[in-house]
Amino acid sequence: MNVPKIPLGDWVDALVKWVTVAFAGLFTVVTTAIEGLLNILVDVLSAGPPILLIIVLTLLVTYTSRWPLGVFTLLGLLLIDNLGYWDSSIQTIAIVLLSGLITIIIGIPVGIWCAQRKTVHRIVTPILDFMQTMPAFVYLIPSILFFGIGVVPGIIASFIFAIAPTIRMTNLGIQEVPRDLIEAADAFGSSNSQKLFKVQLPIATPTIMAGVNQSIMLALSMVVTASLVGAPGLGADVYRAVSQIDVGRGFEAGLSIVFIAVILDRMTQNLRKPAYEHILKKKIVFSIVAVLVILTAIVTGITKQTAEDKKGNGVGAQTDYQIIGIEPGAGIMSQAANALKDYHLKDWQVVEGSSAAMTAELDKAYGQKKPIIVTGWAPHWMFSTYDLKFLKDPNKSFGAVEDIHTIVRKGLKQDVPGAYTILDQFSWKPADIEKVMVDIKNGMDAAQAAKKWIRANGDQVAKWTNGAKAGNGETVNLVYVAWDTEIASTNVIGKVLEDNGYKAKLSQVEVGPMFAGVANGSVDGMVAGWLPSTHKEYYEQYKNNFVDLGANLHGTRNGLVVPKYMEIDSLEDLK
Ligand code: PBE
Repeated sequence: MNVPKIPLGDWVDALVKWVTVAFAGLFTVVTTAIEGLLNILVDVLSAGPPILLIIVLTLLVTYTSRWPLGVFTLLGLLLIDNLGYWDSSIQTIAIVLLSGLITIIIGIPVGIWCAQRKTVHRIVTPILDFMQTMPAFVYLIPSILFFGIGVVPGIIASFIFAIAPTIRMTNLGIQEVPRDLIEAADAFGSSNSQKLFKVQLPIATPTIMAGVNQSIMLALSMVVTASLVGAPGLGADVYRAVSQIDVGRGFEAGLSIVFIAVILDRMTQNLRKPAYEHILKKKIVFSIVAVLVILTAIVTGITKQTAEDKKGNGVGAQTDYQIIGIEPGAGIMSQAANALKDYHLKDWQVVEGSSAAMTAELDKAYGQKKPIIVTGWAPHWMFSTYDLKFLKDPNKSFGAVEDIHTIVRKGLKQDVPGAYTILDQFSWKPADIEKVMVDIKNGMDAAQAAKKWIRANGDQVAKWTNGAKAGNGETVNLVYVAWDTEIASTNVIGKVLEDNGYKAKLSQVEVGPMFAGVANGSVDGMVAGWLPSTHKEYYEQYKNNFVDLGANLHGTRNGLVVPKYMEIDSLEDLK
């Protein structure tokens, strides 16, 4: 029987598209609000020198959780600062606190409501189950479309992922209030709200706090995921380390996350019954903290406003001094970082994320004719889809016109000579790859687009396979990064290998692992080495351990790309 596929994905796509447009105003408000709050939080936390906050946090942890933990906090935070992760840590703490705050503001009332109404409970429970088990990555996708790249989609995704325990535990805490207490309250004629605030909530507080604590820990566990869409902080450091296979930095950033987790966990656990409450009243301590926070917020707010007034409304102010980047390990990202130095653009920042997130952001800005600057490269479908221009780069920070190389593991020639020959002879033109990219961009499945191109270009493909021994079902493992160019090229060469009797296995990885995998022989090859400059660092690091088969395409270009409706023309105009 042949049951047609239910177009569930298409329905969701259509729904998300509709929501994106229909609620655009609301999303802008939410984005601005969350970004604003987060900025205030970050400003407050980074108001003084690091040691100041380290001391405050140490005292606070000591007060809530005894001196040994205070000593741990002091040493842990000093180590984080020493290793150079202080700024990232502040970002992470701010993100987690803010997600935690939103969780409390929404989670506790919903939990109360669930406890009071059976129907609400019955509806909310399965929704929570769904929210918790759906892989958190999935939330990132619509989040980017709704809230753009940056920290906001990360916070929203963390919030969705983390809210369940708060709701569940609030509900549970209230349910568990002994019946006789409720009856007593009723007997004294208390109103519903008196019952709630004077009896149920106070008794339920330990349970509710346990839920909040779990929610905060879950939010912290989302920081790495959130960095995929551009959320800064320790998560981004970890992601960058994976992307570049930098074991040392990965460990350092990971360790910093552990310290922060322990500190936040112990502090929230003991907030209700601080260890040294008998020495100093809770109310006093929390009032001091609150006053400190509010005062710092006001002071930093005023200084920032004066600084902002001076910035004017040039292209920097319009784009928030942000350049929308891609995967942190991409060569173009280090080129962009160098460009900021070469052109003295110290106010600017390159936002890390992914190629897909970058193009989503470009599409959104372009649709609204808003200014946007992205890291872009050619060949790319974006140039035929939108009216774009490369910014002039007189200092050549982004290198010159380049080639894409095919690189294979040592020993492939002996092991699978036919596949080696095909990979060696693979070569095409920017116009070719662009055709495949445009088809994929327009919704065609990558394998299908590859097939279509191969069918239309038999002569060219015949040159690649000329003289190559046909395979006998041997597997050829190819790796690639999810850049639009490499999705297209890898699918095409994979299909050609398949057509010649090989089994092509394509695996999507990060940049560093792509080079490392070919170098250590765990995969057979890749067609994605941008040389001589883009991937220079990876190439230099691994070149003795793989075989470079030379260019498969000539004429690529990297740079900063803007829509033609923007008035700037050169990187120098960003000053
Ligand atoms: N790119 C596309 C990659 C190489 C392929 C320019 C985004 C990079 O920057 O590493």
